[in-house]
Amino acid sequence: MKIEKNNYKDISGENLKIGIVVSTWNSKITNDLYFSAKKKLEHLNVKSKDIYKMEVPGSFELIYGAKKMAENQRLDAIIVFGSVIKGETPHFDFICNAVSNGIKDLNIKLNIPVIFGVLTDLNINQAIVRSSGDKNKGIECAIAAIQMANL
Ligand code: DLZ
Repeated sequence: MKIEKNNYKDISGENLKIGIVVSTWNSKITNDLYFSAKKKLEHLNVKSKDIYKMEVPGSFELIYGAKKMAENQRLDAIIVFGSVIKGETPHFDFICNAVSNGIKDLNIKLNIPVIFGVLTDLNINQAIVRSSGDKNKGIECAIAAIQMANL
């Protein structure tokens, strides 16, 4: 059986302002996520001037970056992009847990949605697959941001 993903229809980003926080750790991956999301947002009628980008050093800093963006800009949704790749130490688990919990907490605290675009992969090849082509998480996050901003 084919697993059905987000079956969205008829959504528009007209008049929305979207913030995107991008971690520069594994920047080849996170830039691909960012540019795919930007392209999809524009395709769904978000104006280029209404897409705000902020860079932070690593995925751990996405939480503070998103919080700052929410405080400083009038936005309808924020997307965070990071890429955590498993290494030889438990660092992977600490960062993944911290960032997913931190973003969850922001969703409870803030009045705008924060969309979770952090890839947590076992190796670089998995990260490449999920940041390009059909399985691109950047596109998925752009759609989710518009859906959530319009709730
Ligand atoms: C330290 C670290 C490590 C080991 N791995 C990653 C990673 O795979 N992906 C990522 O986005 N960030 C990593 N970092 C950096 C942390 O997220 C953070 O920037 C530093 O611990 C400084 O707070």
